[in-house]
Amino acid sequence: MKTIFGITSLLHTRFPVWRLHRNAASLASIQEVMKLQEKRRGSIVFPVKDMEKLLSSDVDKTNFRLFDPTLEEIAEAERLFRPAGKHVIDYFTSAVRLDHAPELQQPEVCFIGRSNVGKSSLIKALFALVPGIEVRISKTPGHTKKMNFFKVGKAFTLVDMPGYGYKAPEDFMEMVEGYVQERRNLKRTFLLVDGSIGIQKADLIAVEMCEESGIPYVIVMTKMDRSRPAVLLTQFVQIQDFIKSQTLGCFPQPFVVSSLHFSGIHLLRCFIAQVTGNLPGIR
Ligand SMILES: Nc1nc2c(ncn2[C@@H]2O[C@H](COP(=O)(O)OP(=O)(O)O)[C@@H](O)[C@H]2O)c(=O)[nH]1
Ligand SMILES: [Mg+2]
Repeated sequence: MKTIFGITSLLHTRFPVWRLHRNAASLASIQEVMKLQEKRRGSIVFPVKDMEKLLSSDVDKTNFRLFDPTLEEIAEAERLFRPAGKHVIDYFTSAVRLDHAPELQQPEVCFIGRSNVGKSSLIKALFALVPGIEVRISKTPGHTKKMNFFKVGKAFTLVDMPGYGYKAPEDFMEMVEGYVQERRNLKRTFLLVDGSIGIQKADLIAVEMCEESGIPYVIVMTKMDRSRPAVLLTQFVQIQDFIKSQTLGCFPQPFVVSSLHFSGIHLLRCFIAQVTGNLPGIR
């Protein structure tokens, strides 16, 4: 039997669950990943390209590779995420209200998503090359009420927005909404959805908010290690289809990450470097 995705028959096939590298933390750096065998390296650096092989040939894959940097470009982007001399990467400040947000000139990117979607873990993974950086992880869902600003030298600022959804009062949502609509130096919003579950009701509210803001945004599917490749690919194709049919401002290619295994993290760093204007070589 064949579905619109052409992968139904694969869903029941036994695929191995992603195996955790014995020292996953060392994979934070692309140099370390490059030492791995090509096959293993591919699954970490280009997780979607790696899964693509499971799709039948009649599936349109054009949007899968809109952002398709080389390993060299990824390595170049990684330099931004590594502190060196005057290039200091650190937590800068927090704000509990929008009018407390610091006035900054640098390009900015923000991360939004439901509580528990894996936002803090993703930010930690992105900054894993920064010794001692503190990314606060709230244990209670809905309790990260602040916007947390991280400065990446003079290159850009990354903002961790309060989680919304379960038990999150409306003023959280208002703060996020006000921020994405008003922040002048905001270059991209990264909207995280749980890759093992797919788009939820609360995510749809965030999508609507992003659409109305007019700021380009990107969907990042988290926790890819939790699903078998074929199941994850189904989610991926569905989300891609959703983006195509229901959105205007969303980048057509979702990113897929595992903060636990560092899959997709290097590619996402490169994308952040590019959208903040720090990789002029890549369009
Ligand atoms: N398996 C797996 N679990 C993850 C991943 N990212 C986050 N988690 C788990 O999901 C839960 C929520 O993560 P957290 O980063 O605190 O989510 P936040 O509320 O969005 O900041 C924690 O138990 C994490 O360990 C991932 O990539 N893989
Ligand atoms: Mg958090």
